[in-house]
Amino acid sequence: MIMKQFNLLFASLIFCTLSCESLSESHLEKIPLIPIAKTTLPTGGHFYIKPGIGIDFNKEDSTIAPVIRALKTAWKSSTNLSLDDKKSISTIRFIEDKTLANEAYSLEIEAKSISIISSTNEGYFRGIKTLEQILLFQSAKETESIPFTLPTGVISDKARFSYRGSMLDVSRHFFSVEDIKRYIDLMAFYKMNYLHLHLSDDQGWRIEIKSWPNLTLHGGSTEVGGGEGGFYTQKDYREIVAYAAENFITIVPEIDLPGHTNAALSSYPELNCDGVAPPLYTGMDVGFSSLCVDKEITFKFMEDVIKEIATITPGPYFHIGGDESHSTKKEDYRIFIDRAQQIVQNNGKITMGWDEIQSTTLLPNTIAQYWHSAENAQNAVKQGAKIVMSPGSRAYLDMKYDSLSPLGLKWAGYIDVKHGYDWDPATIVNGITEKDILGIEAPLWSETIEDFDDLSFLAFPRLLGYAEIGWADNHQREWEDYKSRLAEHGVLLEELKINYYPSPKISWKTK
Ligand code: TNX
Repeated sequence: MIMKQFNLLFASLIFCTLSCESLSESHLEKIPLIPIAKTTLPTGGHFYIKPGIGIDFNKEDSTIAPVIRALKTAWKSSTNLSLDDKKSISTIRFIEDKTLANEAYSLEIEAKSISIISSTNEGYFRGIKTLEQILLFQSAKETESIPFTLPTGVISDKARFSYRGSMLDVSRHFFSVEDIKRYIDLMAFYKMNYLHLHLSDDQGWRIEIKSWPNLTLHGGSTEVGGGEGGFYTQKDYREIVAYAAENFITIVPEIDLPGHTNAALSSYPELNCDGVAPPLYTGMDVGFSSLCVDKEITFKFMEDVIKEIATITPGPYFHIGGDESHSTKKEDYRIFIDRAQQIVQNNGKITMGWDEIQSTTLLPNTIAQYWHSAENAQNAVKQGAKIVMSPGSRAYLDMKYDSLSPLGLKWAGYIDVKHGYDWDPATIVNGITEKDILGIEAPLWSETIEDFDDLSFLAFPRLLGYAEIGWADNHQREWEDYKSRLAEHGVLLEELKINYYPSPKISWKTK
């Protein structure tokens, strides 16, 4: 491979003295970045990919290590070359600029150097992900007559929302640590930064709680359809958290309360009002289970569970669910959500909950996640809550694309690729505007999906659209333009062996 690079460089130099036209065809602004960058100024030159390129960074700053690892991995996988830590012919530099916003970055590609400028490691990392897309698209173009170069220019970029998430329901069907890591890689590639894990529901309890071992031993033993189930040990969970952190993604754990609790109720008879444990549940109904408000042990249970998970969660949020508690009395629901918020706060975290939690008194920093009721979301905002936007009819990854989709549900309607992309979080609910919104999240409920291929079919390509909605400003986004960029990402998804839905509305470019 290295010889190949030398030969190509040599060939291109000769070629370039004759004519540089085919090189200059690939101007920086023509690279189909997703999410689209704020501004791109091409300068018309070329940075040659060759062996011996070095990295220049502040070696005294140990926190930059994951950034350097990400750059080395991206470089190696797209060029098959290793980057050098020593002085070399051309260099990739990291430059601090404290005036830039948290995740903002500039990527300056010049003939002899690449500079990534940011105020934070997050910003450097997002810049690397842009560089990685450029590298992959350019390497795909490489032929005998077109050598592997990067077009020069400056990209200046910045996130619209600070929360750009996706959710995986690992309860209805269990997904392995390896599956989660693969999803994290893909989220990071598209600049998403929060992964919400729906860790408990009627059909399965998926995280080890040391003080309540039967939750996983019994409650994690099956899943929708009666398959085997599974759970994460706390060690597994820490591994997921660490892998996410390496990719500048924060894990948001969810324990759904007080409804969606059949797996817990089935594991401990004492949690039930009548003291009788119900059988495990492998169907797809919702709204039939509830914790028992009259028993003090219920609150001991909530305290233990939230404490154990909060202790191994470095991120700021803890999600308490709160949706579809149809078999909990209104006044009891209030007691549960009040107590849960208090426990979360005592454990140093900020509460997130589905939009139903607005019917209680929210703590000042509690976040409501809008999924189905505009009125709920509006009421949460009236209480001063910030909103994570996950409108079911636009952002639910488990909705079918159309009537022919073999997987997914349709209670919120069909969501084809365009319908999933073509909306603005700041105008979708009357009275909820940019300042009320923390960000967006695309949840993937797993009633109908059993493995990573199924998951991919529903998540891709729609996840790319949600990544762009969260990152890019609304005025930058336009369906026709997005559609043509998305078509080019078919090559990348294919290379990554992702079983994406080949929407007939997109003219996919494949290898
Ligand atoms: C509603 S969205 C639910 C989930 C289901 C999902 C299926 C939400 C907060 N609750 O329990 O899995 O619909 O689309």
